[in-house]
Amino acid sequence: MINIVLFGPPGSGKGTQSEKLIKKYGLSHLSTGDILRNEIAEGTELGRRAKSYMDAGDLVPDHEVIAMLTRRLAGSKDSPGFIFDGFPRTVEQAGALDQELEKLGLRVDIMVSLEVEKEELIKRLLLRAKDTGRADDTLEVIEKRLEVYTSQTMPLIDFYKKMNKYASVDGMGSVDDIFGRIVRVVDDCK
Ligand code: B4P
Repeated sequence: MINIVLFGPPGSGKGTQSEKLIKKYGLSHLSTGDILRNEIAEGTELGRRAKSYMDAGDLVPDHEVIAMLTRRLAGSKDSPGFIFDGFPRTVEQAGALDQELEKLGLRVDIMVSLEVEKEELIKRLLLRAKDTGRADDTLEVIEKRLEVYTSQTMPLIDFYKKMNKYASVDGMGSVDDIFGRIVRVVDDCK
């Protein structure tokens, strides 16, 4: 059993690397971005409330995301471990994650932080915009998401450093090379 927080700015490869980690370790994937986009696609109340925040590049309020994550965790009790992709994004979310995991007798084992240069992040997301047409992949919204990452999400690095769970990984280069770096870090902590 291993529980991994996959961390990094928008476009750092969290979703991309999660897919490969799931295949290798058989973990359950909890991507708050994917769950929220599904809620929007299905036209749920939560989706309607989340859409304006996501379209503007803001974070969806903590209480909404924490409640959503808690429901998913409770429904996957028998999982061999989790990849938390895009969650937590605030210190409040990180505290809530610890509390919820503790109720299940679990904990975060490692926080893998993907480090990517800003120009590369913007390049990747603008390329994705062409492929998928995601509403939040416009230059203006990308810049906003990067600001939000710096002000609200980066403080989590200290949160996990204090618990000796922080591992920095170079997120520049090919998807496979980056995956190899992540696997080394994960295997070391098992
Ligand atoms: P997310 O869905 O988490 O989106 P993201 O940060 O853009 O990262 P993603 O995982 O999709 O992209 P990746 O880097 O893999 O969040 C979207 C929004 O949802 C947030 O802005 C917020 O509003 C809301 N939200 C989500 N979670 C929340 C929370 N916990 N609290 C509050 N709000 C929340 O990939 C990007 C692109 O790069 C892809 O096209 C990929 O193919 C490419 N790529 C990846 N690796 C590459 C490489 N090595 N080389 C070249 N290209 C690469």
